[in-house]
Amino acid sequence: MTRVSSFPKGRVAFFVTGNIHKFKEARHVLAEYKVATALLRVKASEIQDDDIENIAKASVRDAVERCRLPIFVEDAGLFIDALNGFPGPYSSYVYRTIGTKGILKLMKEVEKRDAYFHSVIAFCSPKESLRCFHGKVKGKISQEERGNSGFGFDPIFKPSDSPNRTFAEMTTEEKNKFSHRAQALRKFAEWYTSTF
Ligand code: ITT
Repeated sequence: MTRVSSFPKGRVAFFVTGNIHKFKEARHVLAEYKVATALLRVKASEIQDDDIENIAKASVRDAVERCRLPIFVEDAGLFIDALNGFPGPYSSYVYRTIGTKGILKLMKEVEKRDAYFHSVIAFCSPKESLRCFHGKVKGKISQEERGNSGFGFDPIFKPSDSPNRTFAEMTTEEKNKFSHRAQALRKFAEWYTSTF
């Protein structure tokens, strides 16, 4: 666990996640608002639900209960139109099982390749009531995997605002210009810096 005393003076936000890539993206965005991000590696529960907001809310409640700190968590998923929103809230499981190659197989010969990533940040503290912040990015599923950066489905997702490159062909800073997570983080950071 990161030691709080090692942070410079100023605002700190505690992020419970097991995903180091998400942490890296969050650290860059929150730094724009002069907020330091502390990674808390707490095993928060992750319920199954059709709605990622409900998943994020349950995780943050559980994490605050365990740590007695103000905490944020983030839940995200890839929603593919031609697959009726699959894998959506099951993105983590689907990534671990069939992966990007499995998604490309399901999308073989599918012309309509529209998809979006949706991110929900849930913040809660022992004193504050729970709040959620959303971000979405539209794009398309590529025909093949491209790029080595990022994580998860990044090699097969091309955002509409930069349609020639996948997220995995971008640096963290570039992905943060477009991504679902960066949009949710910016909304969170604006509220956080005006409240604490
Ligand atoms: P937590 O510990 O924070 O829950 P996680 O990796 O389990 O980390 P999620 O449940 O939020 O994260 O994400 C589900 C999956 O969706 C994740 O494992 C990726 O495969 C995919 N995903 C989410 N955001 C992504 C992004 O920005 N780029 C690529 N894939 C992403």
